[in-house]
Amino acid sequence: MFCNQCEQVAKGGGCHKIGTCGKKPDVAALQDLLIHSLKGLSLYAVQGRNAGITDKEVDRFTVDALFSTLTNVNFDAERFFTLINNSVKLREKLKTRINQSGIKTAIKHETAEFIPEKTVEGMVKQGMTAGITANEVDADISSLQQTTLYGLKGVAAYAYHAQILGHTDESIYAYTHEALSSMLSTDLSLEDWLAITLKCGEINLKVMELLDAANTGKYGHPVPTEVPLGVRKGKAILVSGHDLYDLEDVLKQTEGKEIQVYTHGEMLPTHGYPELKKYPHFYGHYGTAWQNQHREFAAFPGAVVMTTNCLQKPHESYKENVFTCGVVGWPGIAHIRNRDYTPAINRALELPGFTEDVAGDTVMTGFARNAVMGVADKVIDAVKSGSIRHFFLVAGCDGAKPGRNYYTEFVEKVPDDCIVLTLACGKFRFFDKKLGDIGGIPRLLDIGQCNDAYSAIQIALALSKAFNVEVNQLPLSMVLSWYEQKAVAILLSLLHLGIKDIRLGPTLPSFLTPNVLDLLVKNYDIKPITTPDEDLAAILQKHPVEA
Ligand code: SF4
Ligand code: SF3
Repeated sequence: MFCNQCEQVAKGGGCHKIGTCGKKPDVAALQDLLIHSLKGLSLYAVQGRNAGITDKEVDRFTVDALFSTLTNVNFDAERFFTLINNSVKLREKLKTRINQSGIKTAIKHETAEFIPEKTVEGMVKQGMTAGITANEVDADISSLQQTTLYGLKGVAAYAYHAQILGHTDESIYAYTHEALSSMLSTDLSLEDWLAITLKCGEINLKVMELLDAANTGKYGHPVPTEVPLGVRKGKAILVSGHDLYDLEDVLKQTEGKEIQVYTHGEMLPTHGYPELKKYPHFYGHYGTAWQNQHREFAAFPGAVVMTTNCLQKPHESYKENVFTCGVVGWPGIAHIRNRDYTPAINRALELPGFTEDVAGDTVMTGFARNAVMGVADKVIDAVKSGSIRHFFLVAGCDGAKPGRNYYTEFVEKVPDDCIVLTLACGKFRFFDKKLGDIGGIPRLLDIGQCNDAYSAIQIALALSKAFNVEVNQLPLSMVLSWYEQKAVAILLSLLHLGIKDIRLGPTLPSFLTPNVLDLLVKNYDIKPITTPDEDLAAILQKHPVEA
C-alpha cells in the first residue's frame, strides 16, 4: 500500500505496511481502485455534460464515494467492494444514455473500460497498482494531482452534508468530474495543474457556502451559547462527526425517551443552532477531539453515533455501543440504515447511562458570522480605539502526533489585547481556557466546525470592507493545523482568495514536492509553524500597534 493523504503519515512520506490511522492494505487498495473507477466514470460524466447530459445519480455517487475514502471515514472492505461495482454500473448506464442520444462514446482510455474482478481479493490485487502515484508524470505534476485529489475529498465531504439537506450546485459536480478525469491525462503542464488545484479551492469555497446555507437555512443562524461539559443523570447517546441532519434525527427519535443527547468532537458547535438547541434533552458536550475517543468512548455509559470522520478502531470494551451512519463504516460495527436510529436508541436504553448529575465547567460556542457581524460596530470601534490590537485565527484539525501542543501554548501566549477566533476540532487544545473579554467581546470565539471556515472568511471580508483594506492588510493572522483532506480543501480556498502569510503545522504535507512548496512560498508566503514565541513575535512585529 501507499497512502500519504493525511498528516499522520508514517515515516518516509507514506504509510506502506499499514496506515497509522488503522487502514489496512486491502482497504487502501480498494480505496485506490474506487478512485480509479471514479476517474473512468468521470470521463463519461464530462463527455455527457459537454453534450448537455447530466445524471443526478452519478453526481451524488461521485461525492459519496470520494467522501468514503477520506481519512478515518470508512474501513470496511465490503462497502468498498459494493461502491466499486456501483461505480462501474453507473458508468455503463451513463455510457448507454450518451450513446442513445446519438453521441459516440469512443473514449480511448483503459480506465474508461475498467472491469472490476468479481471478488474482494481480486479487486484488492487490481487496486494495488492503481494508486495516485501509478500515473507516470513528472514529480511536481504528481504532487499537484495529489493535492487536487485530496482537496476533492474535502470538497466531497462538505458537498455530501449539503446534498442530503437538498442543496446542490452543478458546478461542484462538473469540477469534480473534470478534475478526476484530468488525472488520466498526460499532456497537462505544471501551470495547468496549478490552475486545476487552485480551482479546487474556489469550488470548496462554493461548497462551504452551500453547506452554510443548508445548515443555517434548516437550523437557523448559530447564536452564542453556553454548553455544559458536565453530565445529567440518565441514559445517554453521544453524537460525533459533523452531520447536523443525523444529529437532528437522533434528537427527534429520542424525544420523550428519557435519553440525554451529548455532542463529541466537531459536533460541539451544533449547540448554537436554534432549531437543534430547542430540544430539552440536547444536553451538553462530552470529551474532546477525535484522537481521544478510545478513552472517551470507553468511559461513556451510553451509545455512540459516528456520523462522519474521525473514526478510530473501536476497542472491544465499547464496540457494541458504537453505531456508524452515512458513508462511515468499520467492519463488524452496526450501521444505521434508512435514518432509523432505533438500534442506537435501544443500546442506549440497555446501558446504565450516568448514575448522577455531575456539574462541570461550561464553554461558549455559536460565534458564527451572523453573531459576530451582529456586533461588528463594537468590534470595529474596539480596533479603532486600540483596545483590540490583533485577531488570530487559530484553527484546523487536531491529531494524535506530537507537536500539537504548539497551538495550546500559542493561544496561552496571545497578548491580552488580542482576540482568538477558532474553528474545527483543533480548538480542543484550548477550548476551555478562560481568556476573558475585551469590552464585552469574548477573547476566544468559537466560529464552528471546519466547514465554518466559510463563516470565518465572511467575517474577514466584512472587516476588510469596514476598514477599507485588503484582507491581507487586516490585523488578522492565520495559524492553522491540518490533519485530513478537508483541511487541504480549506487551505486551497484560502490560497484561491489570495490570503498570504498563513502559518501551517504541525508538519507540512508530505505530498508537496520541494518545487511545489517553493511555489506556494513564493506566491503566498505560506510558512511552517516554528515556536509560539517566535511566531507571535514575528506576527506582532509585522502588525505594530497603530499610534
Ligand atoms: Fe496513513 Fe493517513 Fe493514509 Fe491513514 S489516511 S494510511 S494514516 S496517510
Ligand atoms: Fe477534525 Fe477529524 Fe479535521 Fe472537521 S474531526 S476537523 S480532524
